[in-house]
Amino acid sequence: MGPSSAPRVVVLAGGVGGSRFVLGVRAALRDRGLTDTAAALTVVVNTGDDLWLSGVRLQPDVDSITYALAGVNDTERGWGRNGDSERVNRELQEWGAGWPWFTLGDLDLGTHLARTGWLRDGSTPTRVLERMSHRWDLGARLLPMTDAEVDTVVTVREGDGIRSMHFQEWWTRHRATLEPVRFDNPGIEEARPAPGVVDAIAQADIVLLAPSNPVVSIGPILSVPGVREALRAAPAPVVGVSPIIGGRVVRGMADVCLAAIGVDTSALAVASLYGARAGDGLLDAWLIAEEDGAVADEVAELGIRSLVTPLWMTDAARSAALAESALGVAGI
Ligand code: FO1
Repeated sequence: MGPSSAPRVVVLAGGVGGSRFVLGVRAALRDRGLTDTAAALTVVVNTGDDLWLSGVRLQPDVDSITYALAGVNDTERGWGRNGDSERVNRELQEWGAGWPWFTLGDLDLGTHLARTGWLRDGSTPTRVLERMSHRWDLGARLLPMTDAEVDTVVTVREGDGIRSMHFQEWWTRHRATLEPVRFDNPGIEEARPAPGVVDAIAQADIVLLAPSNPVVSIGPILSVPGVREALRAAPAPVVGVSPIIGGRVVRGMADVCLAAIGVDTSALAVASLYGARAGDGLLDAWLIAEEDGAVADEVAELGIRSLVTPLWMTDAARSAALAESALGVAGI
């Protein structure tokens, strides 16, 4: 980064935790007097949560981040549009279409219809997202992790056997109560990073792993062939933010996901899952909550610089302060 040029920040992110963190990064950049934050901030978004439902393509994490940056998100529920209504959803249910446990808001459906139309016209998810981003002043460039459809499938234990279902069925219908055995993204081996992803990582001054679910949000992004390699080769520091505070997950059901892959719900275990770039992993630095400060030395022993700092993103100022600490690792 030259003395007068804007920093180039790349964030790998999932839905709710990801959006709060991205809002914090945008605020931290604005606090530096940067007006064109869209030129500085690229967000690579998980698309493993995506699904086809009632004939439309949903991209829950993409939409959560878009709506949050636009300031039109439902902050109470954590997904969908603020002040949305559900007339079409009730009608779909009368028809027996879709899933009775999965609500499609009217305004949200407008997004899905527009996206599906453009996809059916031959556009790629990357171009659709770029087009959608023009509606609001998001102050960030959003990229899907890949243009391939690699929706997450959860295999659960059932009686003496196993059964597979779409991630959204496991997450919203069963609230992650069915014991997961595996998470897969069929087709991901042949997927490529979306255009712009690898270049953004290669040209970044810092790459941040948001405090999103390490298994079903960050995990799919890292599983796209080429992303892990790009992170390992990046000239910039790769800095992760722990999604664990005080030995517990902050939101969602990440503990169930971590247990399924044999990882403890601790800041140390998640750091170890990502691994040190000094070894064969990804992280140069790991931000740990004050409540987990006791593991800082063990994180350092993994070869990852640890930084103990407040991680609660309970309001915009705290999210910005957290992002500030993360950017500070790269001297930005
Ligand atoms: N989450 C729910 O708990 N119930 C829903 O009915 C629901 C609908 C929904 C519709 C569109 C959308 O983009 C997201 C939606 N979510 C819903 C959130 C979503 O299931 C998950 O929280 C994320 O995919 C996990 O990051």
